[in-house]
Amino acid sequence: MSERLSRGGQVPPASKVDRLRDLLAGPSPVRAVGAHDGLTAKLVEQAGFDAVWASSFEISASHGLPDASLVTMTQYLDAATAMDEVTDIPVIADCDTGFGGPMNVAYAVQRYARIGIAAMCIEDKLFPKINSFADIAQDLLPAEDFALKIKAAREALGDEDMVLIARTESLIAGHGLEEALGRGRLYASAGADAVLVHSKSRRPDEVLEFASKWDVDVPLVAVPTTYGTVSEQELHESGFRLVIYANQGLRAAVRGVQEVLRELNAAGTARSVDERIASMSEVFALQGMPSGYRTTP
Ligand code: SPV
Ligand code: MG
Repeated sequence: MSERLSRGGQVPPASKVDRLRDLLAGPSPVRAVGAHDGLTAKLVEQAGFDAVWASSFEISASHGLPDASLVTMTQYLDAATAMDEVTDIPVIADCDTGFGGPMNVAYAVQRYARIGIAAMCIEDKLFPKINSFADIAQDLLPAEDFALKIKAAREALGDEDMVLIARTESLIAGHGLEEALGRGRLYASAGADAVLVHSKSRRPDEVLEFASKWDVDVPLVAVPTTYGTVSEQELHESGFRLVIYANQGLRAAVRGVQEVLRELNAAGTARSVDERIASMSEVFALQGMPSGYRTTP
């Protein structure tokens, strides 16, 4: 009998964290896409992806701010809540360095778990962190100190379930493959459910080599932003179970809005851009406006 079978014989729907765990254990690559609010999370879901990546880069950019630990934990939590409430797919919260030390991580993970966020990802850079692609030297926290954050998160969760993703920035910081592997192994032994190895290489070689040497039964996560020629299938065959397209939606929106506003500015009529923008009706549908109230513009 299914573990989830309730007394009345009804199977309650699986929680989002259960679904994410099932997906990670399944036969296909799990595909997440970056978002920063309810609307963009809905677009990710509508496009057929498996999960939403509540990206620190996107959320910071949506505030008009750099991705540099300026946005607070509660702002990130509010954004993740908005995404979670209007979608049925799991939300993976990008929580930077965990907002401070182990106590901050423990507090954050409980707040995120309380609203049902399926997964949290924290990275081993020093707080305050700066986006991995910023043209600046990156400093890492000592590996043992970061492992304490993972342990603190796991302990703080207690019986509550959440997928904990530990992200190593060793390759980003230029420390090489052995350091990245050592950190990944340590974080897995500290209680991480998955290890994200980030890279800013233009080629996938270093993450593929990492995967070929990965000897721990903990799934790997890739963010193919700069090494975008690799296919998700190739990543999957090399051992990556979760592929995150971290920011393509936001970058598409920036380009699209810029182009339309440029045209509007030049033409001086609203009509000039009508063919290139979503109708009000389409947006009403995304908002969940009852169909009787929808209009045609
Ligand atoms: C994000 O989307 O915020 C990420 C991925 O952390 S990256 O921008 O590549 O650091
Ligand atoms: Mg981030």
